[in-house]
Amino acid sequence: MKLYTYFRSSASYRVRIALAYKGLAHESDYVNLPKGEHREDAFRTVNAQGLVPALEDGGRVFIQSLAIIEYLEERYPKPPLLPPSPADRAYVRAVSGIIACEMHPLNNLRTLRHIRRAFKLDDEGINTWYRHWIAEGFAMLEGYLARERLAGKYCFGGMVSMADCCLVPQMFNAQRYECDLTSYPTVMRIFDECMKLEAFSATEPARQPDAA
Ligand SMILES: N[C@@H](CCC(=O)N[C@@H](CS)C(=O)NCC(=O)O)C(=O)O
Repeated sequence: MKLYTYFRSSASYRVRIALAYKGLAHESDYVNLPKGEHREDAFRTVNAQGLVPALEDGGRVFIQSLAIIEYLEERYPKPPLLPPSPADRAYVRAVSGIIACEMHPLNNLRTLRHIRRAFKLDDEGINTWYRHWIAEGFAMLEGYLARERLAGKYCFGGMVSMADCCLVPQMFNAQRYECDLTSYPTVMRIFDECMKLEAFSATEPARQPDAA
């Protein structure tokens, strides 16, 4: 297996966690986003979308982090990252979706570059935008976790799930942009619990070879 990844990419980090949690050996191909390597032809032949992550396995290339994690789950089911019951799986997918579909796209590199150019924003303007969507997203998430009452040590009770693979990288993004996180105690507590696990800590951005 080969993972196309960038150390700061939170979507890549989701997949790094899933691979590590499932104990799946793989090689890494580092795609430098600030240098624009994801837009070059060499990478577009791997992922025509020009985004990381992408995962090669069995002669096929898989894109979109949640689809990749679901693929890994079906192909390599043990240990699981989705609970057994359909209702609980829907909950885990919903938590994952709040992060991957509602929060992440608004603060993605190309989004930030576009609004900086189109609306002539400076760093302060970008930070205000970024922190707004982190605050809104984490407030939604905190509210959903409180309403469903399914969270325990992790997003779904005592079981590590795809939802945790999404929550932790998003928290790294939020910390990088110095967001105020005091209003999200459950999200913060789950983050702290996850970071005690090797699958989350060994795959964190600063510990990746391309972070050097
Ligand atoms: N929905 C996609 C998002 C992929 C994505 O946007 N990746 C980012 C890094 S986290 C990227 O490649 N950004 C490059 C850019 O925005 O130009 C997924 O979950 O894989």
